[in-house]
Amino acid sequence: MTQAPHYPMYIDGEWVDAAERFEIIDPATDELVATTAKGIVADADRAVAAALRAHRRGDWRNMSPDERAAIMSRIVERLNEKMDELVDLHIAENGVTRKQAMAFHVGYSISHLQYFADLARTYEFEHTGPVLSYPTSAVGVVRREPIGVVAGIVPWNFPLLLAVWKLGPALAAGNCIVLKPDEKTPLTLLELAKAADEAGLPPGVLNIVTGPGETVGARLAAHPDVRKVAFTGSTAVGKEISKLAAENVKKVTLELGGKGPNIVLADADIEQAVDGALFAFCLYAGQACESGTRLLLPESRYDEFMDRLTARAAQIRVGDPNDFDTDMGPIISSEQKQRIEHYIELGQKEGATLAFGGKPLTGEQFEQGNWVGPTILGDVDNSMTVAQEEIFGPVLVVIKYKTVAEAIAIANDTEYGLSAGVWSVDIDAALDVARQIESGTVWINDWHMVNALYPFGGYKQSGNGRELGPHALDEYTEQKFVHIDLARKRE
Ligand code: TXE
Repeated sequence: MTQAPHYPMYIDGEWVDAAERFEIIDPATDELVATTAKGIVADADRAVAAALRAHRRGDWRNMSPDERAAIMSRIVERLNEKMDELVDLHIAENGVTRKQAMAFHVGYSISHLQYFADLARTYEFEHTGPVLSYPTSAVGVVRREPIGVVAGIVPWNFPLLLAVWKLGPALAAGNCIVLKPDEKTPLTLLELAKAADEAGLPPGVLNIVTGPGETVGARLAAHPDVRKVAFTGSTAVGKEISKLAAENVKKVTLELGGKGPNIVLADADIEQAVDGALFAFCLYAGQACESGTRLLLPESRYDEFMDRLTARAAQIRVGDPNDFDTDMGPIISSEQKQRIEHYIELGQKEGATLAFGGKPLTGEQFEQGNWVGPTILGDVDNSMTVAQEEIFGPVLVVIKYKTVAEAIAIANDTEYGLSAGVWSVDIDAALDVARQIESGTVWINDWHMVNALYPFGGYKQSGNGRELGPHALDEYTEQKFVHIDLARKRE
């Protein structure tokens, strides 16, 4: 048997090991994929110190945005060259299917990093404001300057992509960053560090510390020299991070959970809406924060829709994520699997009917790893726990409504507000619904179409701030107003 590779951390442009190791386990097979350093609080401190030195040295922040963009584009080139390796690593550590890894996990990561490189070239880092005549003759210059040391804490579901959403704007704006991947999925980020190193990113500008959330993650959130924290993960940890960050008045962006309402209007194209509803809750086995997990159906079409939905759900191929034809792979860990199974059982106890799935999968493939097939709970009331809490698995709850006003009220009756969807052939009707939903994203006749050109983030307890889009760098810069007196020119 060949030995699993070992990955140290990346701090100050060097590869640094730790006394202890994490084992990275393939969620489809339970096999050991690799080991990584299990960093400690002192490693977090070392990484922050390296980032602060790099910031003070100024070689990155004092480069022109074009120069920064050129280095970022070189990182993109390196990532492109190792695209197949990144796809394989995602499949092995995160269990995503090959098809989805190519399109979303790796494809989006690379193209979104390129977007941020391009944004560095076009972003307005400085502009002159209006000439003032009162109380004196003056003019102002407004500058957007880097914040300093940024910490990015990312989860396991889209490890590289969610890191790029923090690294991209941080680097484009001239900051230095410490990234902490999830304990289960650090490998693609360590490959990113290799790409950055090869592309000539100065030492200390990017540091990757692999360590436990409760110690290393919490230290980064609390560290007085970290001036901004960007986090994606659970709402519970997001609240902890906010509290820690508040001690030192840090800037914080949070992208937390969701319970996406998917509203089918009575006139919707049923074939399209059925496939869309499946896509909405089954991508990456439902382990995406912006999944469509609450399906709202008009009472008049409930039976017809459910018949077609369950028939199509039966065609979803669950199995080996390496196989390009597989639609759905495993669940990330046995803990997450148990959590999902608990919710499936709870939903039935609360009065929901099990319309599809919900039973252990059988076959040789499913003897190892963590598996839950597509599951649909019908006759759900929005007050049930399964309609209110994030399940984070391939579980759809279906709720009937009588009027569109009732559907909107149900959609908004949640503490979350990350994503939503509306299906209708009447775009005006769909837009009218979209306007009334409390959610950072509303897709009309589609789902999961996150785009680097548009902002992404949540209303209510789904988060703070926005990632992506032309204003993404606003969240990674301080504004400085420079007043220039024009009245008292001396001869
Ligand atoms: O997330 P955690 P978990 C939701 C989803 C899932 C649940 C639990 O509902 O079932 O969260 O998942 C780091 N201080 N989402 O436990 O713990 C941790 O090391 C600082 C939604 O995996 O939030 C990892 O790097 N950091 C979601 C990151 O936080 C801490 C994606 C996320 O882990 C920390 C994942 C602490 N005290 C889960 N504790 C989304 N929004 O996409 C942990 N971490």
